[in-house]
Amino acid sequence: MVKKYVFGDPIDTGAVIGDISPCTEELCLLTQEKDEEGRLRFLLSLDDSDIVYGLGEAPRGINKRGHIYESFNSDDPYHTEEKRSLYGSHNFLIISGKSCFGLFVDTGASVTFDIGYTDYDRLVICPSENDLVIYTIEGESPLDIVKQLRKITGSSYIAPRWAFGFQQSRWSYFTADDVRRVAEGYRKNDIPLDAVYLDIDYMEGYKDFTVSEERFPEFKSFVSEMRDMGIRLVPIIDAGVKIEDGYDIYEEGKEKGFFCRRKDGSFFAAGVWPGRTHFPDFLDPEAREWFGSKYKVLLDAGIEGFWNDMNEPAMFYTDEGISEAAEYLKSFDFSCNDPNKFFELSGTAGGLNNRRKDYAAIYHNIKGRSVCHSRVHNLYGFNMTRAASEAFEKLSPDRRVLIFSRSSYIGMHRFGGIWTGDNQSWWSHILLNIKMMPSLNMCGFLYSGADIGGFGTNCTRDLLLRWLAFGIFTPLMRDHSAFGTRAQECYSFGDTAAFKGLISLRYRLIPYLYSEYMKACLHDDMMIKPLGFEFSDDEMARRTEDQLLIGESIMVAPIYEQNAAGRYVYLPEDMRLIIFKNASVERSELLSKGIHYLHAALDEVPVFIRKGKLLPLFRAVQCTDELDTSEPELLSYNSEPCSYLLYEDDGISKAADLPENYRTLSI
Ligand code: MIG
Repeated sequence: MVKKYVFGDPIDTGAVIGDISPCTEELCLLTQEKDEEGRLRFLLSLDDSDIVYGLGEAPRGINKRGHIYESFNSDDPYHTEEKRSLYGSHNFLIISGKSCFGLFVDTGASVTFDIGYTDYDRLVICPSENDLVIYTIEGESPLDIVKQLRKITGSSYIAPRWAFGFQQSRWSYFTADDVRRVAEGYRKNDIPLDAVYLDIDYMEGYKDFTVSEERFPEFKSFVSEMRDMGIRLVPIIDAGVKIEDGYDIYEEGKEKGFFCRRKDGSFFAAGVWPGRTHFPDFLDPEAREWFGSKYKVLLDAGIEGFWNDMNEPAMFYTDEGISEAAEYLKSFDFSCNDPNKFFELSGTAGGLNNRRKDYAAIYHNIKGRSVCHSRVHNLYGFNMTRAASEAFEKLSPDRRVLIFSRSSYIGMHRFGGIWTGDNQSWWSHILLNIKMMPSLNMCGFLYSGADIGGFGTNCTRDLLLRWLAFGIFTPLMRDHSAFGTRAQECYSFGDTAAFKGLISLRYRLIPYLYSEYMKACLHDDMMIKPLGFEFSDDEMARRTEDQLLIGESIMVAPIYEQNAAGRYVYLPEDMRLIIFKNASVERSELLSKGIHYLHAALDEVPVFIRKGKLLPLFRAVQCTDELDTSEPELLSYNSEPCSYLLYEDDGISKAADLPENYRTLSI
């Protein structure tokens, strides 16, 4: 049961669709009070047995207890354990233990969640403003609560099936020839591939919706040349629009007043890749429609997918920040001999990016009212992606378009997927990827994944292999790396056999993964679940942070430590362990409920098949165009009869036109 509680005069975030009448009785699941400054806060006593699930793309565990988090969309590539905010804000929690209910704190402003950090027995929610809506969701299980949240926030975006293929990215492939080399690198080594990403350097001067004539001549025919190889190109779109006389997007936006403003009504400017830019006011439906319509030029060139970046929005500097720093430097006493002053100096000169002060100086046009950005910060990326998605409804009414975003908020899951932003080539970030996936699923972000191999810093062969071995099970399986880092394509580390084996296994699994993904989309369910969602009476399962259920048939226990021969794994029930190598079954073993040591070499992928379930595998192919589901190989726990319902469709028609097409596979 969902109850809505309204505080003050909140701005509609767009997360919840349909009318829910506010509850007239007092909020009783939480204690409500005001602090000395008159700010509302909400408290809850936690029982020892309570697990707190949720927060989507947040640092740390599947169980969020024992730390403090802040929902404030932040560009933070170097996220370590102590960080409180990342690229998306997903203010949804499930308390599961002595009690069982969910909370959705609906506001575009920042919110702090102290989940047993100050006091292990207490949850304290501190919104940064008193205008907000809280939804409480009572249900019989965490999954039931997730489904109820999805009912009020809407069903998840459905990606095309080709987006389940393996995808290669880098900042940047600078020229068409660079892209050709990547395509050939994969095809030559028989490593399957479905897409290559175009990062900011495909553009002319980093101007959105332009393509460099010099580096990507005859773009349209290049797109089809790649398409003939079974490869799609996926260009990036940045939030900031370059300020440049004569650039049509800038000129139009300026003329129509579609950019964010300062308090005095002038257009707000910030420095990003193109230099000084204006930010489109995505919270204004007309501006949204205008920006969305611009994707057409790339769709017309044959492009079928996009990634929206820098939409927290990220800012490198503002005019205000620079003049403040310049003033500060002018009056700085370099002879002061005070270390604290020197720290302040480096903070002032080096801390020009993403200043809260600059965010607070941005104003949006919301229904004719000028609204300070701080009140809606977490909705910006959401609405950029909404702009694209709503435009695709018109520009591509029959065919799905791939779209995913860096920044997000609950509700955006109706419009696109997400990737989890900049990470590093660190072993700890494989683990973070593992923990985020089920949390994102809870909030409706089903099409998601991390930069495999790590974005920043240098990747090693073993890290990439172990990361791919987990990435096989995430809908978005994309290798991406930053400018200046070591090459990270699967053919860049010498012998390619292991890479070919892992990625071919992914393709053998795509029909299963896609089927489980589509069932989750169509039935407001989760594709990737923590063990505790299914084995709720099993304390070990509830406390397992590094194993996941992928769809109905399998559990995975990824290896995320360097030089490890394997790992310990907890089986909440008897299962069959399958070790895949070169995309086929290398060995298989029945294991009983309990703890086991799992051995797996770098070129091996362990998968656990659940009792009574079937895992269908299909022929390995080079790209999703070639997928053929006619002759499945069926793997099962034992030889007792069982069946699997395989969902299939053409992979491209929109959901409304999809006949629910199931095929029963059985032994
Ligand atoms: O300031 O476009 O997260 O994936 O490669 C960096 C360059 C801007 C951040 C994205 C990353 C992308 C990079 N972008």
